[in-house]
Amino acid sequence: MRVIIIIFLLGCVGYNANAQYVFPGHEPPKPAFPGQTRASIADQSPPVDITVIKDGLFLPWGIAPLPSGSLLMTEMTGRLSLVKPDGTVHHNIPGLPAVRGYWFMGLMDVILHPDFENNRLVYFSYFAPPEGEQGNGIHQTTDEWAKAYIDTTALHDEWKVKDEDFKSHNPFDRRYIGRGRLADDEMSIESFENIFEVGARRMTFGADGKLWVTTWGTEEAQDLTKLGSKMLRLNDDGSIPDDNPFVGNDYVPDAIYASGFRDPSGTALNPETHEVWTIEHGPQGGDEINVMRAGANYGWPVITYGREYDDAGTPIGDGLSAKAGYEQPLYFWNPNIAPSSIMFYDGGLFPTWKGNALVTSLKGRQLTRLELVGNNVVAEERLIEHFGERLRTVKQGYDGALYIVTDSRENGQLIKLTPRTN
Ligand SMILES: [Ca+2]
Repeated sequence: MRVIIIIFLLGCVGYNANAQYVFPGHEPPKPAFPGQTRASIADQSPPVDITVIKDGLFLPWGIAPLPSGSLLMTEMTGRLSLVKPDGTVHHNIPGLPAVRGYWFMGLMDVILHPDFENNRLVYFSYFAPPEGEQGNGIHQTTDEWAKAYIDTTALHDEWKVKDEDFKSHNPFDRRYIGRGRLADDEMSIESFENIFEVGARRMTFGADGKLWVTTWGTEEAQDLTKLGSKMLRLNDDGSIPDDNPFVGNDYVPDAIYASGFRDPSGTALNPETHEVWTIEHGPQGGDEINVMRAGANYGWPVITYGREYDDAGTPIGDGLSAKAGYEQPLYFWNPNIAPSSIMFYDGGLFPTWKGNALVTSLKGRQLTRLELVGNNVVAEERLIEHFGERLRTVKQGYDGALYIVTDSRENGQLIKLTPRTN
């Protein structure tokens, strides 16, 4: 392992979270309430040590720290790895079904059941090949894994230009949430089963013990008959809770809890408020944090604070940022940070961060720390800018350290953040 010392940068290197922006000739939209965007700059955090636990990864995606101090890590192409507390990495942990990894899909999120210490259940979101077709296979070297991913992406490029009738009868993949038991020696997944069929992005268990799932499919955000771009709420076996908001409504699938997301790339349980939060990639100037309310519609593309990603900043739809019947975001970023995951810190290693939200970003390539009072963001700090890498996922280990994977095809990394010791 290599240790790299990074001093936090905000305030001293010219990034100004309050920089004005964006659309020539257009005023930025007014927030609905004070503090909904551009929170004050937080006091600078003490410096951290960054340890590179593993590099040379190919599109790492999910991290599930285990109570033992090990962690499970996914890569999009289909490889599941176990990382021991001493940094030893065991690739190709067996027991998962075939994965179809391509484009931005494949083997993605991995989370533990809240009663993991007793039942050892681990949940995965993944894309599988169609019935009778091959997945990306199991390979020895990272280059071979990468080749499988690139080959499958090329197959998808051929598939996606076929006509709609062909595609509807010959889907390129099947999308599932599955679960299995992590063996006592942590070296295999046992008794894997699919529990729900949906293209899932992120998952978290709520304070209610239910499995909360954000989904792919931006174009379905306002189509309540479809599961795309929704928050789903499931029992831990994939069945549907009786108290979901649309149970008994023949028009809306019972699994849906909330709708109207653009690109809901992260979700986490806020342990202080016991609510589930999401983050999403917005349009230009419109990345959002939302707090889940039963049956609520979060507005995309009817309301948004952002505009199209063009130089003119073309308005989206009627250019509305608020409308009766649509939820306001708790917070939005203008300019964007391209948020990719969210978590809440409750460890002991960084005592001043207790109760803060931490958000990784792709475009910003930073870790953003949000100080919260209830459901208000009161201050924001941009933390690491690590080698210019896009950051995919942050999770808190049982040791209180932060674990992050970087989004890269060339040299994806698993890094660990701890307080600076010297
Ligand atoms: Ca919204």
